[in-house]
Amino acid sequence: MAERTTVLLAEDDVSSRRIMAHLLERSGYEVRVAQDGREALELIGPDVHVALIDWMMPGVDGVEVCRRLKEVTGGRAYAIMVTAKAEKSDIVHALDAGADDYMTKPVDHAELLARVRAAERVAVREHRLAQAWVQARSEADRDALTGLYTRRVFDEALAELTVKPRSAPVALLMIDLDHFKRINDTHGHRVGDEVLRAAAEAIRSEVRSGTDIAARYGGEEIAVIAPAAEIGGAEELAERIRARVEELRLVAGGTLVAVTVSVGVAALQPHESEHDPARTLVERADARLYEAKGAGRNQVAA
Ligand code: GH3
Ligand code: MG
Ligand code: MG
Ligand code: MG
Repeated sequence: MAERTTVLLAEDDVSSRRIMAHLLERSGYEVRVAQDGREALELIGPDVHVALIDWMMPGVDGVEVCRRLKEVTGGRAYAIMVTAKAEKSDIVHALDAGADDYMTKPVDHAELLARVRAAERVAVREHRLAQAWVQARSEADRDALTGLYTRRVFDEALAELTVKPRSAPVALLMIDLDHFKRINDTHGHRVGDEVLRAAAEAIRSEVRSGTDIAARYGGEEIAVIAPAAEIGGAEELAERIRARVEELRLVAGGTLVAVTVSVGVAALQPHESEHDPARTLVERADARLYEAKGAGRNQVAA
């Protein structure tokens, strides 16, 4: 049996709550009902797909509930704010707080269900997209030296994963080996190849195997796409990679080869409407990488 979509409903007004809960249940959703913000915080879990959140609630308000929902679900749940307010500035505030959509009261029943269906499509789509990418790859999509995905796969994946609408941020790590030319010059090109292979393996061992895409971007530069990752999470991943590479103990001609990487981290938020989102994200991560190099290498800049 297919998994049912879980909808969190947070509404302090009794009659609105009853009507909305009834509509959603009748449409086959698994509905979790909260009478106020505090209860909503308790009912939030990583399994929530879509949330309908009343803006005005006593105690903990809708904006706070929205923020927490995004945190717990790693940005994946789709948040629709329900509000009596219709001022432009309020809507901007809601979207800034991480809301994906909003509806004004009184809520039209057909519109409510249509919006939840649209939200469901985005939330479910994003997860499947990332998984499908990883599952559909063959050997030809792998770089011969490193075993990482090829540049072509990277370009295709990034274009698809950054397309709108997005319910979660997409993060990108740009990783570049430090002073790699010197390693080649000192130890020879074959050792250089070994170093590159070992660094790639260290990176692969740190990324999430189901969804993250680690590719050889070019030469001694490796890129990792982390779908549905907040900038903070991506920064932690980058730091783990940096530390792991530094710990490599590679020996050539009886001497230890010191190898480190610099990493630039950037993310694209769900509501940014860039003309060319993939390119924007690459440019941002590149700029951070340049900073990390300038600040002395063997470090992460986000
Ligand atoms: P930085 O810290 O600024 O990145 O210095 P760098 O020396 O790593 O950067 P630079 O761009 O000057 O040199 C990159 C070198 O990487 C030059 C190129 O020959 C080498 N390289 C690129 N691809 C490969 C490869 O597949 N195998 C080997 N052995 N070397 C490679
Ligand atoms: Mg209310
Ligand atoms: Mg380099
Ligand atoms: Mg380089």
